[in-house]
Order: sequence, then structure tokens, then C-alpha cells
Amino acid sequence: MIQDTTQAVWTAQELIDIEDKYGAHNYHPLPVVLAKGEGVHVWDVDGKKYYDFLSAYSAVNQGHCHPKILKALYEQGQQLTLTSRAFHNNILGLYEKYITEYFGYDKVLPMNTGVEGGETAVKLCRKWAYEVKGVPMNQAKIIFVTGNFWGRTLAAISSSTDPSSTKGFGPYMPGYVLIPYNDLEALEAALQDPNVAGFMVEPIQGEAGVVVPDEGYLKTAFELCQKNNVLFIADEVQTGIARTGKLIACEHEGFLPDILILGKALSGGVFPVSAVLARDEIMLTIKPGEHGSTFGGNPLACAVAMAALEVVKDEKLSDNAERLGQIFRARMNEMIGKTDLATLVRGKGLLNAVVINDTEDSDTAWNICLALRDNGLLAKPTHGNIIRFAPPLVMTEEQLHDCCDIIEKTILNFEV
Ligand code: IF1
Repeated sequence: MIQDTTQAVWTAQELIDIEDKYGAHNYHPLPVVLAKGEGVHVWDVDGKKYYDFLSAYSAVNQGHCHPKILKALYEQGQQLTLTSRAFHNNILGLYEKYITEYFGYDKVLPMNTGVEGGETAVKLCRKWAYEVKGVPMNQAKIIFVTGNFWGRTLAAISSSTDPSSTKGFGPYMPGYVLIPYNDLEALEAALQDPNVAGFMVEPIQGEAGVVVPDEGYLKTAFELCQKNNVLFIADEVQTGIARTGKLIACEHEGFLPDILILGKALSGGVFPVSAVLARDEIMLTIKPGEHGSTFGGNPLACAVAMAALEVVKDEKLSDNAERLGQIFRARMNEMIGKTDLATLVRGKGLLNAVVINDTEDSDTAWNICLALRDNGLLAKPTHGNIIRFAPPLVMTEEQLHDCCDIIEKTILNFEV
């Protein structure tokens, strides 16, 4: 029986139990069962309303169920949803023109999930190494940083330093070099290897706990890559699409990465859409039949993504994220001054995190998130003692203050 979304057919606990019985146990969700989303709010099956301060990990930057994006989904969905790339269609080219002009690149390779974007970037980088840089076949190396997260595939976890991502899934992808994040000396040393083809990095490390590198790190890293004929690959799946107060986070330091990976909010959370953008010299190393996916660049994704990007511009979401982010961090710093429970707030735009004064393996941050839920705001810890706060970018200043009031009340009244 399909649940009638206008009234609860199943209780929250019944739905949790059904998930538990029939679904893989690959997540540990906060105990709340959502049934509706609109803008910055979500509602659970009992009709309780919450502010969403996770935004599906920065996939609903435009707010839940944005009418303009849904309109595009509905209209295209009645026309043509999928042709595969065996044939042309009347929307893919228009989307490719739109998105490449929007971000300033020659070409785009459309995929579906963020991790497929990362895999595509790694393949492009290796192909470019062999065909352009002249690295001996199968000797290309890619530099990653500790604390990275770019998905759950074997290629992605092969670069991970997090045992919960890697343990029990070996053997791992060869050709990876790991250096510390935010360490230019380590990068410069690693770049001396002539077989290094690329450096793949998140401008801000999301999963690691919203770790912001020193001012200038990204730009200097980019310049070091240029000097050593190595591609700078920016994983902006989480930081992109206005989340950090600029269209892409690299813009804070005034450069365009050689390869840009986008996902999540590229569709406003309505549909899995990812994209890899690069100049012709890189993109054209992949020839017909060498890469792709059934749904990559499908008409529905193209229509939804164009609408989602229009919303970012029309509603000036980068500026809003920048402005509200300043207010949020100021409010959190005020709160931190009144308690020992929270020690610092960090982030850019509306990608922020508050560090809780407890050990990483404590359940304090989790319990604070349960209390936040009871007070009408949804957030979730990343690593142990760090709570990520990332609301949709369409939030108003008044709503943000309302949320800060909830966070402050919850933390100041929380008993460990
Ligand atoms: C889960 C984390 C965040 C990403 C960056 C690529 C991808 C992600 C910077 C892959 C995906 C998601 C995955 C999701 C939860 C969420 C997450 F907690 F897992 F690590 F945001 F921090 N690059 N992040 O953040 O994109 O293939 O998922 O579309 O696995 O539960 P994807």
C-alpha cells in the first residue's frame, strides 16, 4: 500500500521498524520520520514542523521542493525522461551550453551522483596524464589529503583515511598518494614526482567536520600544481552551488580549478545530478565509448539542473549564504562565550560546524541533536563531537535568528 502523504497511515515507529526489517543497516539515522519538505522546513509523519539544518548534506541549497525546480521536473517529465546517450535529444546540448557558460569551462561530462563525478575526474586526470603530460602508461599518481571524503565506491574509499570507510573493503585502488590537508610543504614535496597527474581536494572538508584550510592554501596549492604540470581537481560536491557564500568555494581565492566536480544541489535535491567541468585539452582525452552512464545527462536531469542553477542566480543565494553565515557564526560565538559545552564554530557561508567539548567517541553531540530535534531543529553530528549546521540557502535573517535561538536554548540548557 502506498502511504497517503496527506495523513499518517503508519506510525513513526512502525515505519522505522519496517525499514529495520527490510532495509540494509548501512545508516544510523536520527529517530525522526519525515513526510514533507518545503523551503527551510520539513514535517514528520505526526505533522511536527522542523527547521532543516542539514539540507540533505547540502543538496537542498534551494530549499525543499522548490516550485521552479519541480515545475521543470514535471514539465520535462511529461515530455521525455531518458533516451540514453545512444541517441541525441533536444535538451542535453542546451544544458551543456548553459552549465559550461555558467561556470566558465569549455566542456561538461554529465553524471548522476557525486562519487561518479569523482570517479570521472580521476579517469579524466589519468587519461590526460598519459595522452598530454606523457606519464608512462598505468604509472599516473593522484594526490589526496587525509580526512577527505568523496563517496563510497572502491576508488573513493581507496583514498580515505577513515577506517569506517575503508575497513573490510580492500584491496584498494593503486596510484594514490596521501598528504596532510592544509600542508603546502607536503604538497610541494609530493609534486616533485613526475608521474603525479592530479591533486584532488575539497576546498572545505565536509565530512571531516567542516575543516577550513588557512587563507591562501587553495590558491597556493593551485599555483604549485600549475608549476608542476599537475591538474588541480576541486571536489565541490558539498561546497559548490553557493553553499560557502560564493558560486564555488574556489572563488573565495580567485581561481578556477582545472577540473570542477559538482553534485548534490546541482539539482536542488530533486534528482541525482552531477557534473565534471574542464577545458578541452583535458575533456577531449576521453573518446566516444570510453566513459558514461545510462542516466548521465538525461533530459530530466538537464531540465532540473538548469532550473536549480537559475534559482541560485535569481534568488542571489551566494550573497544570502555569505551574509547569513556571518550572522550565524557571530551568534554561535556569543553562545560559546556562555557555555563550556561548545568550544568553537567554524565554516564559510552557510556551511558551518560547532565543536562540542567532549571526546570524539562520546554521544554528547548525538544527544544534543536529539534535544535540537525536540526543539524543532534537525541537525546531525559528523565525526563524534562535531555538529554540522547547514540550512537551505533560501533562509531569511528572521528564520536564522529563530534557529540560533533554538540552538542556544538547547545547548545552554543541555545537561551532559
Ligand atoms: C552518505 C558524508 C557529507 C561529498 C563530497 C563527494 C560526495 C560527497 C565532498 C559523494 C557525499 C554525502 C554522502 C552521504 C552523506 C554525505 C556526507 F557524511 F557522507 F560525508 F556530505 F559529508 N564529495 N557526501 O560530501 O556524493 O555520491 O553521495 O552523491 O554517504 O551518507 P554522492
